Amino acid sequence: MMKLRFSPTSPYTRKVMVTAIETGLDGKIERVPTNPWDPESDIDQDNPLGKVPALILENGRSLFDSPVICEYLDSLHRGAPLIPTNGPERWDVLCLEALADGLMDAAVLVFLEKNRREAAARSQWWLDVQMETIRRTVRELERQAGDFSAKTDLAQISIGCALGYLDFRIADSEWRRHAPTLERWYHRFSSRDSMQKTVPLDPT
Ligand SMILES: N[C@@H](CCC(=O)N[C@@H](CS)C(=O)NCC(=O)O)C(=O)O
Repeated sequence: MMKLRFSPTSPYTRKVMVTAIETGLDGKIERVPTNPWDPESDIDQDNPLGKVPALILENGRSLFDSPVICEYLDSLHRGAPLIPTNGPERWDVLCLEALADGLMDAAVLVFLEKNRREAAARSQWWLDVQMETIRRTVRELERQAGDFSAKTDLAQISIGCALGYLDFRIADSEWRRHAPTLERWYHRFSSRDSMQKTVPLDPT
């Protein structure tokens, strides 16, 4: 069994779990709940960056971060690849995945600034910068949404998890207001079994 160090609220972990379900590999992955913010956590033994997700292989080797883990899982199955193996489509998918991962980064930074940093140290400037990144990225996704492939790929998985995280943690992003095509796509995508089974839960 492989082991996935995961947190139920992390969009990056969700991305890996959705990928595992889409590739039929979820039965081969044991989930190990991990709170990377707990000072007692030993996550740094599997990822020196101190972050989840980390995937520990059967030989003990660990892989991180989510793009690497997802690419690894994609190499293990025989179904249609989630990352096209070559051609311009490959770079389209990887670059769109990076865009969605960056959306997660900005959203996680907003959540931490608002909810984890002590109030006196909170920076409105930093929040504004990240919220603007969120708006710009949603605009770009809206521009591309009409062209998303009919086949599920890793970019779509990452976009679905990033938008799911906005709904879960950053309700005031109101991303749907300016993104009707993206909203329709998301509505369809989030009905997939892999997305339904991984809806984030707040443990607090
Ligand atoms: N680029 C990483 C980002 C992972 C990440 O930021 N994980 C957060 C949880 S949502 C974390 O573990 N943060 C703990 C820390 O930064 O110390 C990935 O794609 O896996």
